[in-house]
Amino acid sequence: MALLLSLAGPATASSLRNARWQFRLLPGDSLAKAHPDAAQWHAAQVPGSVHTDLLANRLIVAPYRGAHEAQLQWIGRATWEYRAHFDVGPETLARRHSVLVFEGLDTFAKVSLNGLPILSANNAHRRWRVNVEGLLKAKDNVLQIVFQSPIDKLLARVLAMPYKIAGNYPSPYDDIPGDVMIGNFVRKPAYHFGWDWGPRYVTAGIWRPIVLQTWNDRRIVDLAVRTNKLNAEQAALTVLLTVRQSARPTSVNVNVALYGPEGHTAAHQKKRATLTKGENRLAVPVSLEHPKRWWPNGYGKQNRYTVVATVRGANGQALESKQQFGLRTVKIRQRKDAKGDGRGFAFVINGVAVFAKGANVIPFDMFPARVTKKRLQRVMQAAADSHMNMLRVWGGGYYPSDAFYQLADQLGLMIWQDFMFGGGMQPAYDPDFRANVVAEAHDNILRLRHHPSLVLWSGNNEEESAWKNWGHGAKLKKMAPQFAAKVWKGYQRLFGHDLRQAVAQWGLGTPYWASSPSNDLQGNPDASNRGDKHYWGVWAQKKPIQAYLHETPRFMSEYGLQAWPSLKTVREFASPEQWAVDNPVIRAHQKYLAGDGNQRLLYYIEAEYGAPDSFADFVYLSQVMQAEGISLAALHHRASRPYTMGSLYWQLNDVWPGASWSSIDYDGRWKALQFHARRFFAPVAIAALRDRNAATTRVTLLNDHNRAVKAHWRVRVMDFDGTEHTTQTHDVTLAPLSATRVASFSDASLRGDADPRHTVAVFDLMINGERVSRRLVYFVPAKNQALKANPVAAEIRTQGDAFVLTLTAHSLVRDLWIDFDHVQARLEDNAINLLAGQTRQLIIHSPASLRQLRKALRLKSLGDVR
Ligand code: BMA
Repeated sequence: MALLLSLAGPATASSLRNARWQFRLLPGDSLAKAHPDAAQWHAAQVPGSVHTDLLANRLIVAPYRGAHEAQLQWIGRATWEYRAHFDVGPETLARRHSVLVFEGLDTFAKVSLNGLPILSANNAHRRWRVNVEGLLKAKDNVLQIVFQSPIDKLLARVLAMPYKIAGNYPSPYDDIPGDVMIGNFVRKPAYHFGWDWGPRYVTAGIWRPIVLQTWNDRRIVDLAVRTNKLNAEQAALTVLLTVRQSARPTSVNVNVALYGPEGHTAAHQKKRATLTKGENRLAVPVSLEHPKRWWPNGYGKQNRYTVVATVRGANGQALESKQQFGLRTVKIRQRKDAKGDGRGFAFVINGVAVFAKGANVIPFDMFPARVTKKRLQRVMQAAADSHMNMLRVWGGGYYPSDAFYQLADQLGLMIWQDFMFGGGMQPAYDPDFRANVVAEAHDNILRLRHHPSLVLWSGNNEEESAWKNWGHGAKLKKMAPQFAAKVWKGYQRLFGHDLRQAVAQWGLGTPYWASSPSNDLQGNPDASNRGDKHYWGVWAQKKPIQAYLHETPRFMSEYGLQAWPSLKTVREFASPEQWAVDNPVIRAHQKYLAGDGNQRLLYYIEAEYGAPDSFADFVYLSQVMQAEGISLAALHHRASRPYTMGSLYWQLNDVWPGASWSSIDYDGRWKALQFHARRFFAPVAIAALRDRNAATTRVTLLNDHNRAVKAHWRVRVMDFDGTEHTTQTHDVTLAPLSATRVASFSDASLRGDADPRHTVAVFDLMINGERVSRRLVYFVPAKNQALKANPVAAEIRTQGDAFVLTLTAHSLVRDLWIDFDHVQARLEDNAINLLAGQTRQLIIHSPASLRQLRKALRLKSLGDVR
């Protein structure tokens, strides 16, 4: 069992490190007969989950391979028992107070200690603290936890409802009626019930650590720093310390020290205080000259301070607590437009309006306990390297780990944090349900509030939009007006009041927003002229990719296109003989429209690129389509600054290996989109966007630096063979934090009479003679272009510890994908274009030999897939 770093300091917290955990299917459960092996005791991993424990004990087939999902559904219907024997050291046992802290129990858990029931838990998102004074012994304590199936716990209740409320997602396995959804009634990660990018594995278990806290006279409950005033010259702060005192009033010395980003002492304060029995809240004012503020990625350093508070009693005994935090102000600027009823939506950090660039994140695994910091780091580092500065933590998962937030702080990734509500509706009309949610909000706000990266708490994902605009609300109102009114009142109460208040009370000034998308409960949540927006006209409503150019919201918090992960990743769950769009295993890993998502992919691929000949080409073209489509949308959003102030595509990561909207797959491999994101989110970039219907190309220059940039831009119109028809160059100075429209070309003015099938317009942006951004504009759909097959020559040589790949194009190379088949290799860039005559060198890191690499090299570009 892992040791949790306690706020109260090491003197009073200890893990159950010597605990030996076991688990079994409860023998009395009706499923025990069918699964007798699982009903025996087996070793368990804590924190963990029942699925991963069953897998580790070889009691089930691998949940991510083949098409195993249907045969593993029984796990979510069974009752599971976990048990640990543990000892308690004499010092710990001697302390007057002891509490068992359960950081995460999934979900309906009955806990007993040495045979005595101590807790009945009903919320996976909460931290449960249980007083165990007098219940512990030195040797062989037994902690037992029984998890009831959430489906079975709630099924009868939901079935009995005369009118159902909409939720996500129904079971595709005919085990429960299609209109009965359990997920919305239980405080458990909603995605466990299946989503349109992940399987349905209704897991159970101890998903976060269990810690034993013991103390004598007092304990530091919480330490936080509130920023009252902050600018470049000065910071006025209040250190907030909560101490629980168990004995009679005592006078103590409180010391507060602040350490700066380089470890130097930045401030020091002393105070005498008298602690009375119960909770004592102490406030210590501290001020700093020339504070080092925390900035989002691309805007400055990610400075962090550490606060250390010490409470010393008369007997000299000291308690210490430590917390890292950052100094920044955050505001959502919602200026009214001069005309109409529109309002802006911009994050202003330390007074600077930041164009938010990034993506949405979903959970990193079906089984949260196996998400290591290393895995988070790989994906989040990629986000930062791709010039992202914001991630939205989508509401259908779970509140991220401390490690996730530490990385976000360190990488300058602002976090838009949804509360954990994923879609549909929930029984918020029930006061017990709401109280349970407020308790969960309290736990998570207090756990995460010191992270400077946390810039917004948002009520839920798409619930207001679903209720008002997807027909859920209207349908229920028609069938059962009174019940519908009650449901909506509950919604308003929870998201308009309770959670808003929770954030105001505990959030240290971080703003709150009622839902994504929304206008904070004012009017139409899907309006494009106010609030944030999810746009699914492209993909869900089958509008052409070009439609992205006609949707200009104030802040785009979701838009997306799917793609398959690369074949290396596909190989992990499907063998090559299964590689076909309609193969059951491939369909099982395509969750959109229960496998038919592949048809949606083909629809978009065929419109632009033509029908793929093989599964390998289908995978490749899906990535090209996704990358080019999202590039168009993201650049349009950036070009619409300052009207639009954010662009977060759906989605950054994956929960398992399969088809999805992600730009990085489950194994951490980049799809073409991630390479494109690094280009379209570059701080200084050129957006040359051709509107097919208008036959016009708009050129906008983007500058996210907080300083002016001198540059020049150039457009060359050329044949695919390199013959240049026209060229023009312009000097420009880009204002700080700006998008500047510099030209608009009709096709006729740009292309003249050159044959559109083999003509390209090459837009370059240069600083000091060096190209920083390029965008190619074409005049016919890719499938009608005269692109050559094998347009590039390749050579690999060794270079120091690495290798270098030299590519030379003899004709236009469009969407080149470089792959090394089975061989492990990391390339510095991929998904590239090359003009005729252009040479590019790319560094390769690989454990393989030069010979192996040369043999494994595969090149594929659009000219090769016809
Ligand atoms: C959005 C999200 C998710 C979903 C995605 C793709 O609506 O909020 O619920 O996975 O679309 O369909």
